[in-house]
Amino acid sequence: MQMESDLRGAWERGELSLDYQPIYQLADGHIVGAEALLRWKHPEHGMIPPSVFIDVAEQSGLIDLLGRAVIARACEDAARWVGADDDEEAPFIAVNVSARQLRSGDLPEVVAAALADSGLPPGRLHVELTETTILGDEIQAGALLARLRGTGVRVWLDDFGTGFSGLSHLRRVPVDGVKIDRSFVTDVLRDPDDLALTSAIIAMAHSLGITVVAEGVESEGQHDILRERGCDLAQGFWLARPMSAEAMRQLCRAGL
Ligand code: G
Ligand code: G
Ligand code: MN
Ligand code: NA
Repeated sequence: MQMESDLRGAWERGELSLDYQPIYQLADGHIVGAEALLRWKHPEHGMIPPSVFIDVAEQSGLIDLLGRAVIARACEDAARWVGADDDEEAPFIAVNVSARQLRSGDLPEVVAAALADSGLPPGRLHVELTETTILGDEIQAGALLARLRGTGVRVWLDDFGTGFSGLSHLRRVPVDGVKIDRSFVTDVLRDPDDLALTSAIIAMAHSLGITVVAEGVESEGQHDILRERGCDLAQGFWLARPMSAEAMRQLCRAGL
């Protein structure tokens, strides 16, 4: 497959990079973290979205090497977001991890190595997993996540609310937070059902001691209603677009 052979070595050739999208605390508007988003600038075909090439990387097994490189780079970049590397209060970095990366079993070791090499405090690394990633094998996933959290890293459930059994996962799978899927946020002002579901997710998460992030916030109205409903954190184009590591560093330096 052409894309697979093009993807092989793409990281080493410098075609892949990480953008960072700030995540804000709704109560005070401060930046508390950022999500790392992988970008591929193909020499002939231009930008190829991760929704296209992550699947190829998964199926070919390239995701193992690529995933390691992403985690290492994200930790290195985040370690530079403040003067003192050991500042636990500095913005966290959230890295997306796919099913195969989790199933390969050595994620806790990969994470520990990236933290040791970068000097980033474990609490400043968050791992984002989707419900489908843990679906089907909650016992094994639960054990892995427990090991991962044992290193001090935080675990988030991404795209939360889109699966059928999102709520029941929270009983068996230890997580620190959930990211309410963009599809709920999009219609939160227009569709009373989406507002009701969003509010229910927030209430339920809080009763379990879990943090809630809303993703895909594209307007002031969405932002305001989420804050009013007690959502903890938010991310979206209205707040900030994904940006380069250097732009993110400067935003942090500027005092948020
Ligand atoms: O940035 P964009 O909206 O195109 O991202 C699309 C999808 O790609 C998202 O679901 C996101 O979680 C995923 N993604 C982005 N970066 C990475 C990455 O570094 N690793 C993995 N496994 N998925 C990623
Ligand atoms: O599935 P995941 O949450 O990892 O995907 C994150 C993706 O969502 C990124 O590709 C990012 O570019 C995209 N994104 C972030 N904020 C917004 C937004 O406000 N609107 C839309 N449409 N996409 C967004
Ligand atoms: Mn994500
Ligand atoms: Na998501």
